Amino acid sequence: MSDGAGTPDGGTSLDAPGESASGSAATPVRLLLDVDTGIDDAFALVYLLSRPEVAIEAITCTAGNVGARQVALNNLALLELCGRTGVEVAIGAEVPLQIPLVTTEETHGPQGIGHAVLPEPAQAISARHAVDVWVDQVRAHPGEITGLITGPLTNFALALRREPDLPRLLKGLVIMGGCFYYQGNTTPTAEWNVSVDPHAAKEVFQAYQGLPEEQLPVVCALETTERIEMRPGHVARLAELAGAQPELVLPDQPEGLRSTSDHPLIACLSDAVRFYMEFHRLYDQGYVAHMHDAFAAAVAVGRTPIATRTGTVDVETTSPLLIGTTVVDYRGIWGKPANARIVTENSPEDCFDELLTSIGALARRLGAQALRAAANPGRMDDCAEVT
Ligand SMILES: [Ca+2]
Repeated sequence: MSDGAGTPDGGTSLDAPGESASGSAATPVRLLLDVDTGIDDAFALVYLLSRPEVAIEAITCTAGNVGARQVALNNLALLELCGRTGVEVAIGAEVPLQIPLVTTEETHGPQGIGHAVLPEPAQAISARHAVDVWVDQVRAHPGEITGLITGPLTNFALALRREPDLPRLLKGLVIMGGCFYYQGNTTPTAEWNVSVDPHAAKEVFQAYQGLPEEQLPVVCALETTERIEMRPGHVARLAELAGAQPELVLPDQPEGLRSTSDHPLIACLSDAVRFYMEFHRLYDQGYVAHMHDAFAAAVAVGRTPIATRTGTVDVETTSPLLIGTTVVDYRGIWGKPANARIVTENSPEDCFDELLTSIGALARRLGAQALRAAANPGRMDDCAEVT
């Protein structure tokens, strides 16, 4: 990574993150998120909340894994679980641009976060529309904000219609979506986020055509995100790093078993990932969970090594057989300028080191705070914001 802010330089070998693992000297990163939380979105969000250098400008919600309103409630509840208040969470498009919404409770659970059940959040959903959030926030801070989109591209496509200069006004953009010469996870050729709203994805890639390479979106597609396989050992390691009691999510345990951890964040993540592992096993992928969005989050903050390749992406929107299929032209055969940087190499081991170390440290801080609060129930400042 060249600058630690989601703008990899397109090299052919893995670029190492620019900062030390401690994060103490990391460059500040301002992020605007659009998500469809979502088990792996939940991991992405908790990871970003664990990074001291990350400022989350706002979180906008797209319908996808579950409906947009449930996505917003999930985000608010996760923020509160992580001790964070004051982050705006807004709803945007509740349906795709042109086709009916299909949600995926069978993939992500009834609330979208697997077996985890989070309490009703105290903070309310913002009155602003997601499109207003994106346009106003990015216009107000040109060149400073990196976008991270881990759901369907509906809200961002609508924001681009309103402000076609968004690609130039953003510092960078990281998208989780698509698959290139690699089988889909929704149809044989299409990835989920693009499948939900292929017309939006097509508009977004068209909007980036011909821009300078450093402004092109970094696309984390299935061929690299499916390498980020969370396994039972990762859950155990996370609990250990958090200083929580041992956490076992094992393939021979009954399906739907809930965590008994006394650490609320560890219990939530464990219940979420158990559901995802059961789902992946059901589809013959093993007792693993693909952490697509958490990888994209680590890319957006420049803390996991990647290599990228520049090309021209287009999306099939009409063929009943291939709708939602993403195609990249790396060789200029279409004669159209490039519009994306596709991640072509990543390091699962490095990525999990980063995710687990950072989330584990946050969980450890939260656990210590809870103990202090229990010992001094009158001192509300013990429950103050954790950064
Ligand atoms: Ca997602």
